[in-house]
Amino acid sequence: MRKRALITGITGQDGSYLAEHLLDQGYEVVGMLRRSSTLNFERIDHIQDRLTLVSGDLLDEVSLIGLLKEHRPTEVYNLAAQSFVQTSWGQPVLTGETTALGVTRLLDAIRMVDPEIRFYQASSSEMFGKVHEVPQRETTPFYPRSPYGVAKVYGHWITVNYRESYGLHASSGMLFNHESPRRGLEFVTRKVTHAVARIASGIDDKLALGNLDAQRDWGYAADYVRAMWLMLQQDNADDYVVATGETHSVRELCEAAFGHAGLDWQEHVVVDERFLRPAEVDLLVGDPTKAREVLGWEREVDFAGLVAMMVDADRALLRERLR
Ligand code: NAP
Ligand code: G4F
Repeated sequence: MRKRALITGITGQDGSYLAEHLLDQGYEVVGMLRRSSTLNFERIDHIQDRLTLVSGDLLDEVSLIGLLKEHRPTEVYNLAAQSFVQTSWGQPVLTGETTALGVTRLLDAIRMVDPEIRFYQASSSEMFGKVHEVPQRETTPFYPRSPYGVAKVYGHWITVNYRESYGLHASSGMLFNHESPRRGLEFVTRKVTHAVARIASGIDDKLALGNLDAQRDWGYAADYVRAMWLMLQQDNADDYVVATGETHSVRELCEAAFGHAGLDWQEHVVVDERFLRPAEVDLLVGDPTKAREVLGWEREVDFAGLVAMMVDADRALLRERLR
């Protein structure tokens, strides 16, 4: 029988890459969309005719129950969230409703409609926050530093709890930052590569950023969605760190991205306090040993390759727009 997967957050960065991966594996892919006043299919335009797009919202449990009953997926990937850390201070309740309680709504819908469904929860390295150990692994205690991080800790533990309480095949991927040319423009990698394209073509001259000292373990999104899928192919559900094992500062990101376009970042980057956060996560670096040994997962793209790919893509996109 053909496998059928439901992806929440199909219009997001990871949703689009995961949908491509599942289609390649022969799945029927059902993507859940929330209602908006304009279409938001930029990232899934190229595969839209191969997807079944359905309406639902993590804030509305009835919509989740209805679409599980109607579409009968065998796997559910919960990628939907209010995912921007900075916004979570301005909208902490919405972030909690979506990113935390949304997970319970979906797990409960699965429990009621079909407890045989395999479930993936998009957990985050933000849960480690003010880190207790370096590198961070599955057993590292959590210390979230933002309403987003707190919400993800809730989503993680409710996933573990439904696995232990009801025997659901529910796995949690503790994914470190992963980026791509499809990354939202508000996240620092894309903000930088988008600015590099504009500065290299003479449209802008300055880029305002916040904390240049923050360090992140940045990988490539298309590599990371393979790990999500692998988790649901295991006999037993479990939790996994997915990371590169390398960390780089925002300053190094600027150096690499501007350097790739033949520019000196120090001539263009300015620090603007508006982009500093009330509480910062200073250093993230993950240990992906378990994912490598149990899932056989390996990343294919390294930091330099990722930055070059994103700068090239933003420069090509800009050329296209200016034509
Ligand atoms: P993203 O690009 O921001 O996508 C988020 C998706 O969630 C969008 O499709 C969005 O729909 C949808 N969404 C938001 N609120 C919703 C609601 N109430 N009901 C239904 N859908 C809703 O995020 P991403 O980078 O792909 O990340 C995917 C998941 O992984 C998120 O849960 C994120 O928190 C988590 N994560 C990401 C990273 C990373 O580095 N990318 C690392 C760890 C964990 P619209 O298009 O309508 O806004
Ligand atoms: O790109 P960011 O906004 O990503 P952040 O906060 O690490 O969160 C991302 O990764 C998490 C995994 O750890 C995901 F769960 C989450 O959904 C999201 O995908 O910021 C990265 C770092 C931060 O330390 C931030 O303070 O870059 C620093 N930064 C410096 N200047 C900036 C800026 N971040 C942004 N967005 N914009 C700036 O101007």
